Amino acid sequence: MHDRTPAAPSDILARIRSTFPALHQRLPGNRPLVYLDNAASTLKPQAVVDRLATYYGLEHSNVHRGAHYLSQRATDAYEEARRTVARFINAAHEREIIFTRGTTEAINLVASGFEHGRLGKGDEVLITAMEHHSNMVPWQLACQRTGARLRVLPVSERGELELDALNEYLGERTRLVALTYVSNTLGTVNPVRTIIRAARALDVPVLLDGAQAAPHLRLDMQELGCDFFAFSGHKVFGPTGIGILYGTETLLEDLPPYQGGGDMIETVTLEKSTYADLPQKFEAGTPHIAGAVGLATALDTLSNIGLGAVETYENDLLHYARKRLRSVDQIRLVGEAEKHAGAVSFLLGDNNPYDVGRLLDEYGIAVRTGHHCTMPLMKLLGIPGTVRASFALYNTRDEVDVLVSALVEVRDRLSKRKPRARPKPTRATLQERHKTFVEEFGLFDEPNEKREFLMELGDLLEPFPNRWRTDDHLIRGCQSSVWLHTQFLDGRVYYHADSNAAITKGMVAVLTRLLEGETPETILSTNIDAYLATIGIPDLITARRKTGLGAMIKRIQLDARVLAQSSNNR
Ligand code: 7TS
Repeated sequence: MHDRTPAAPSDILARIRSTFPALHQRLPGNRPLVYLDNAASTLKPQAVVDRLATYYGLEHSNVHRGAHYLSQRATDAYEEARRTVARFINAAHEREIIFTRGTTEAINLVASGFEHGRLGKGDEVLITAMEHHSNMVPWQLACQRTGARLRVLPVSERGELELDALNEYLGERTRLVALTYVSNTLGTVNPVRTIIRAARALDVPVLLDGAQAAPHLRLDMQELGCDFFAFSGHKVFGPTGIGILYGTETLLEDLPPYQGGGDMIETVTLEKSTYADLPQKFEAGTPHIAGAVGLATALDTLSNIGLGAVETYENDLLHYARKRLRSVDQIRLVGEAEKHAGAVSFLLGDNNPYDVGRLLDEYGIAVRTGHHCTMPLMKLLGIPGTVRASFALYNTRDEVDVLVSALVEVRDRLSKRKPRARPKPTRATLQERHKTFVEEFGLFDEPNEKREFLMELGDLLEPFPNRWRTDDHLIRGCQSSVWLHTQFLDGRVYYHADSNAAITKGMVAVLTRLLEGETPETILSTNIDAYLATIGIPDLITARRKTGLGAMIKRIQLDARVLAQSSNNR
């Protein structure tokens, strides 16, 4: 294990950490929390929690309405929040700040506006291959609906935009460039100024997805010169359900309304309506007042610390994390761009990222695993997913050291799980096999030990021939890839199965071992869920894995139904 002599966190860092209550809790099993999932969502400072309580406790009423005191007070707080946001990103005017539910809604608002009037056949929208699905799917939809063409700027193996190709993709047909400032998966900081300059020269507006930039980089809309900028409150220490769309006044004036309803109109007759001025034009209905107010407190907290200081500190931390991770045997960093912010993605040997993440959780370390809502990027890099550690201003070098030490142990634990000899098939009945499972799992007290055993059962599966690794055998609806090949011999059903994630492989191993050798009729009349529940399988897996387990059961039943019918017809 690594000899840990971390630099003591500075007074400032200690003070910052002391204002985030979640950092000081113990997880079940008395584990301290090492929170490295900030790109998904950040923790909240006490000031934000308090602000929400005060707002809801004392200040709440609806905004832009009554003549009464509380409505005015809520309106003042809401509009003051808008000014805080405008200051935070140095917008020219508060009219240019639209409150949305988050980055996703902000981008959808712009996409919907472009769909209605700015896009048509022959037009093009340019995105990049490293976009979050939030900045990809809305443009796919807008293009499908208008006949416009979606162009995708390629990304190199290092995880950088292929800027040399920009001229081939950006031209007179381009109506908008929409790209992420910072990649949520790789942490790459894109050269957005260069792209904005090139687009400007052709009068093409640029939308920046700033979800991963806002928590890490100093933002100045007037200096940056983009036309739209979207970010989420919950990723900058604020509440969930609130986000920002910044847009230049000219473009926002020009876009049609996004949703119709109260608050966004000027006059309404039965025939038609005229719309309110900015920003109300884009804020139909009662807004998330508390969210806006809480977000303002979060941004004030961030401004008080100073984005310059945050940038310097995080740069150093990320550099340290990358260096330490790179030094671990079998760790491969994914994304070697020149400039990074916030996140580092990596793979540990050929282990499934989910298995690594789940084991890290045993050490109290929170990371995200998978494709991070960037499936096209994963495909391009030829990997199913990564483990991603993402940082915020309260993370420390000490926490990086804890991560690295844990990864060394996880690596060794995963490599020790060597397949044992496969047990000889028995003539046991379904009930007997079920009883054996109940007894075997009952030998372990801790869920973690049970999970380890589940993975060992997965290791006992016979090798799955590559020729069966086809779409036909793939079970849809699972988080990982699961293959099932069903055979019918002498009226009985036999299975071959595999998965690329150890825990899922364990699940499919239990299922198939339980049911193997039975008739299709028995399988169809068996309450498989109940059998698994008494073994305790559902307690060992996450909600998403339960959905995957459901998909496996459905597939097994479907196969059994087909076999039952075909044997009846014979
Ligand atoms: N754009 C980027 C670059 C993001 O990272 C995310 C969320 C979104 C858009 C969507 O933000 P939302 O607040 O509207 O959901 N990214 C992640 C992530 O990386 N892990 O969980 C959420």
